[in-house]
Amino acid sequence: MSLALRHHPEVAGLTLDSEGYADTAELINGVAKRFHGFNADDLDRIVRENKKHRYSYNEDKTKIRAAQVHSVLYVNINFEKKTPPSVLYHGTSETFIPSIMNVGLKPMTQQYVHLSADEETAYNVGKRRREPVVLLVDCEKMHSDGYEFYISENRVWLTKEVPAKYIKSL
Ligand code: HQG
Repeated sequence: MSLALRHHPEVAGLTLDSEGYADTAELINGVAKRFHGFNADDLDRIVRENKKHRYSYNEDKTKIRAAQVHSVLYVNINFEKKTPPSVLYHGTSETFIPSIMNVGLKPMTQQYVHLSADEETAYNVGKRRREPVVLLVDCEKMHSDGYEFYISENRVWLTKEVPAKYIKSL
């Protein structure tokens, strides 16, 4: 589901709209081709029980999307623009630090740099890789310098990039 709703909708025979939504029935059919018997109840359970609230329906449940982490170029979710707290955190790997401190945080294969509201959440993001580290981002300064911040439906902070001068190691 993550692959289809975030990166390669074609693997499940889907197209996404510009807000990232796929047709719910088409998604169920696409997933059921690989996982026989997959049905609307299974999808409801995933949407409801996913700890990170990765997926959400539209109002009448005819459409479904991933809340963030899209690499599909034509998806352009109208995220809520929001004033950030004075600092946010970014979990990454020690391996990337020289490059990050040189050119800043870039979205890489995603559309946005992902930031967390607390250190623990950022550490868990970093832990997906070897040698996790947490960086602190001076959002107060970034915001006053004109950078925009957004928040996804599942409360992940997003921004287009973070120049190195706003980043500190913890
Ligand atoms: C790093 C998960 C070198 C960046 C998480 C990160 C998140 C650089 C990696 C969401 C760099 C990109 C996204 C630079 C950034 N040089 N490396 N200049 N700038 N990087 O997976 O933030 O579980 O695309 O530090 O919880 O790790 O899938 O981004 O390590 O919210 O719902 O390049 O994915 O959510 O990796 O994770 P990713 P991310 P889900």
